[in-house]
Amino acid sequence: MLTNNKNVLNWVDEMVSLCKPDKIVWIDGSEEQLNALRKEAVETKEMIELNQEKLPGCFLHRTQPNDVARVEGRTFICSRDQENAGPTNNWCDPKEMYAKLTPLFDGVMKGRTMYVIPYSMGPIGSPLAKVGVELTDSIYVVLNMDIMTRMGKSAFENLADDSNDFVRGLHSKANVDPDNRYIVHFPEDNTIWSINSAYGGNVLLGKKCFALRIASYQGKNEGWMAEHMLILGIENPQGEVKYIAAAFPSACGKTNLAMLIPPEIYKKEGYKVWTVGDDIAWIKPGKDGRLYAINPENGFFGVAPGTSEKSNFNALASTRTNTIFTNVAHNLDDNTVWWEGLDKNPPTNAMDWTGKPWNGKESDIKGAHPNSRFTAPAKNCPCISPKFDSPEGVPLSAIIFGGRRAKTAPLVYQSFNWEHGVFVGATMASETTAAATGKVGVVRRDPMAMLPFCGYHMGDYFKHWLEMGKKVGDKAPKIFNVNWFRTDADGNFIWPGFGDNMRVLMWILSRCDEKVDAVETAIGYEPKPEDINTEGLDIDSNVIKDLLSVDKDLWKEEADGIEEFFNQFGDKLPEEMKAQLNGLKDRLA
Ligand code: OXD
Ligand code: MN
Repeated sequence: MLTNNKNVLNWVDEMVSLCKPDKIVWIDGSEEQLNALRKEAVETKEMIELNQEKLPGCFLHRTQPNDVARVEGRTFICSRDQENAGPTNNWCDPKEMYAKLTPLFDGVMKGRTMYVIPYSMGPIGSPLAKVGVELTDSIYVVLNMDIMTRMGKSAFENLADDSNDFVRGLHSKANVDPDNRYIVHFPEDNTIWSINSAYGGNVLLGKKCFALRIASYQGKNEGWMAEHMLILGIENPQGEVKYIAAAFPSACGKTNLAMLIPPEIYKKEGYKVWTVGDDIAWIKPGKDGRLYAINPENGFFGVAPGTSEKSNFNALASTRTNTIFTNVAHNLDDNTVWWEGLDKNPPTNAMDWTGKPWNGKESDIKGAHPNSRFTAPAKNCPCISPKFDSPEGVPLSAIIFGGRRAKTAPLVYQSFNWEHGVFVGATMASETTAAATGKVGVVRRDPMAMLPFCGYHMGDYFKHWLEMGKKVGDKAPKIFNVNWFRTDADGNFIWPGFGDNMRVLMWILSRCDEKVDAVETAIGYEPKPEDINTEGLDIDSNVIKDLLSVDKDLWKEEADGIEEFFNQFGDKLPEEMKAQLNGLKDRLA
């Protein structure tokens, strides 16, 4: 036992009586203990040890083919009052849900070991950090939590002996039965129960379950924010660093933006980009009244396919040591890994992600699952921010929202003010690509990219955003919207994206410093085309003009779509959001 905290000890006892494991192992986080677990996982074939010369400390894991992604349909927010879960979450009465899940957990760890994992979300000792304890019967979970969180005995340093402020996470892979798979949050009990999955997003309970769903609820009650945002810093040649947080729905390139490599024009002047986080930000007012952000995580749980030296050099570099790969292809020639988009040279003597023999040159099935992942330590990232472990976090100059829009949203625009910025975030949307649904161009609204991750009523969530803005007043970060995905008449992307997105970030920072004028439009402030630096790009100012155009007819449709979306929030939709919608309509008329 690694703590004297009675609340922890009593709860572990209770869960042990329920799950009835043969053995209980407290995870202290020592290399010795972790090495023994790695060895055991290799012996039982739960993991494959990869080529230790080419990929030191790296392992491969395969999940069941029925268990390869988050399952939103089986994810629940069990607040006592249904109203508090809101219309966008699955809800069940907590008593009913405990009654349903208790028999599933009863005796589920017979013949197995229960691992007790203490972990900290956020740097240990940070006033923004929080403690969790996850109980699991999966070594894979322990080893992933080691990468993704500050795990082990030291996590308890942040928890006073009489404190009850820790998140109780119970996980069992059970039989990985999809029909009895549940990812359940009890926000009022600080509790998460997850059963019958062994896939990352469902079982690494520190990530989406705690750091977004439970933490968003805690943040509302405690005056801070848990957001689905990357955090990056841009250092100018004078050595000053400005920080930006950005929210995008899944599959919009968050990890790429977080780790972008500046284009030559900025590099040669001495600009640098620093990654603080690629997925989650916890944000709180600091002593100077500005909003400060930490990345509560300690690693990257990134999508492997498409990650290459060209698309994201820094992410790939992060995966070369001490990384766990899940559901990628296994190159048997040199015992390494491969995925679609890594390079143009698929292995011919390989296993696909399901463990079947696979010849990448001849097969038309994919070697890696499209949602295959790497779990890589943040410290491996060549551009990890020197402030990564900073207990106070980093002050935010700007917040960016974005999505995938073929025509509607321009390359970038700035909100008129915080309240309008909340409206811009609340109405964020992406259009589906053919690969996702077979249907192109269906607009999916995903407020602040939090739709699957907000642990309470989204109407109240908008209200919380408005209140946070009032709290910080004129020290609030400026709010922007970006769209890297405008297409031409033939459906080709117009903007080059990737590292060149820095050109847009530079305009954003100039706006924050009030160094550049803007054009007022119906939807917000836009750059003058000449203020987007295109030096070294094969793009003329007409193309930029095009990228910045606002089609009023499309926006009228957009306003109707927003109204319909807002209707579901009923009385909980803040008056300010209604006023913003009316303001938009008036400006478009
Ligand atoms: C993720 C997601 O895995 O947002 O980060 O789906
Ligand atoms: Mn995410």
